[in-house]
Amino acid sequence: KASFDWQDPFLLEQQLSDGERQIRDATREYCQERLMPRIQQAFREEHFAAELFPEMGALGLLGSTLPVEYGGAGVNHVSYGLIAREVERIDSGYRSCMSVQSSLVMYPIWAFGSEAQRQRYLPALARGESIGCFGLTEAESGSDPASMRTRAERIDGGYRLNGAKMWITNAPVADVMVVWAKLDDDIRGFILERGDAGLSTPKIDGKFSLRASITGELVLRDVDIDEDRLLPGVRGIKGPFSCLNKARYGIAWGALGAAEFCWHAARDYTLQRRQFGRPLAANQLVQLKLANMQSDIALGLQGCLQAGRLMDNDQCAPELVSLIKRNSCGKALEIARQARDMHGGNGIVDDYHVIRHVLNLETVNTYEGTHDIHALILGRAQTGIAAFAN
Ligand code: TGC
Ligand code: FAD
Repeated sequence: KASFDWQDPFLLEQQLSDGERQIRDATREYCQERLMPRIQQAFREEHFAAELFPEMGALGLLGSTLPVEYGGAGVNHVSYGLIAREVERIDSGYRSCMSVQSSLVMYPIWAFGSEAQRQRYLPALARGESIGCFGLTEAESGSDPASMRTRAERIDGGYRLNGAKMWITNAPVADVMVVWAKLDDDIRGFILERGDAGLSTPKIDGKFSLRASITGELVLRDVDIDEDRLLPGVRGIKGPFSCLNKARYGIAWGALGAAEFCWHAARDYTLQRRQFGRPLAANQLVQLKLANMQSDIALGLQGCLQAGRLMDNDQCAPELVSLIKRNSCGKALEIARQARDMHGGNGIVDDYHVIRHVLNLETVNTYEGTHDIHALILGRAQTGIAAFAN
């Protein structure tokens, strides 16, 4: 009979090309050797490690799918997913840094920017010498970003921006900000730079989730910018949503990386921990939980791989991205919570890392479209009725 690999039931490994495996292995080595030793302290102290960006840049992890001429690595979307899975196996906050820079800052500048904007911003972002952020959400406009209040008006030679963005990953340390604002009631993308007069980026304190990633606001008070800071290539809410397709796809892989960490930790722990004279793993209830984790992760990864192959072939619909983002995040959060429980009291201590993943995955399940918002996108796709419309 064919042999069963409990860690890789669908033999996903065999479905990757040599190049994809090499990228995955190089990323895994970096993550395990350089990121894992830092994360416990970073999360405890809410320490954002800016040096991570040049390290990731040197490895080609920033804007990896973009063409080499702009500093990207020119890899396919499957490879981008594999990178996200390895980084988030360590911490969702580290993956956030990487995916915001890649999918939400470099991608729109590449896809919607002028040639001059590409040349000006992309190489430094790819090297990690410059840090980017993406401002869509506002305090009063989260799930419904089309209701944003941030406004741009035309002035002589450029634009004046007013408004405030909330919950922005990397904002307090960003050099470059892709900001979405209404110009004549049309949503447009603008590039702001640190030092622009009237722009401030206060940090949001008190987060119990994603503590190794810094989050802040973008406050815009009469920020005057030149005409060449407008992204010329897109109009309307489909601009930011197109970026979200890429980022949500990466999150779908990444969340399962965090889930895999928790599953393996729960298996190892319950094999070693003895109660009632035998390993916890000898109990049926424990094996049921391990089987559920294995099934959800294996099926989820197979879905991500297929979505990646479709994306590489220009056939991945946004609704499919919603399906895998929602599935991966919901399942990963449930797996992390179960794994925490299986560690007993030890599960609440950060030495075991599982509680950190639980806390992080609460955010991952919420940002880039909440679990329920993606359900509504899928509900609309099959009924033709938009449940969130007025
Ligand atoms: P709707 O009527 O659905 O569409 C309006 C126009 O947009 C187009 N469109 C898309 N285009 C490309 N990709 C997509 N995914 C698209 N979704 C919609 C659509 O075709 C239409 O175009 P047109 O030309 O016909 O006008 O728009 P709506 O406003 O009714 O949308 C509702 C809803 C719920 C789907 C949407 O608002 C939504 O997805 N809400 C969730 C908000 C969200 O995801 N925010 C993310 C903020 S960024 C973030 O969280 C970063 S965290 C980063 C990190 O740290 O990792
Ligand atoms: P709300 O939209 O107020 O939703 C609250 C609850 O109501 C949710 O459960 C939601 O599912 C539910 N709900 C909403 N509408 C409906 C409906 N019609 N029917 C049923 N239920 C509904 N944004 C950026 O632009 N850039 C970033 O870099 C960024 N980074 C982030 C980092 C962190 C740490 C966090 C926490 C958020 C970040 N976000 C960012 C914002 C994120 O995308 C939003 O938090 C998210 O889209 C949800 O919006 P909200 O928080 O306003 O919740």
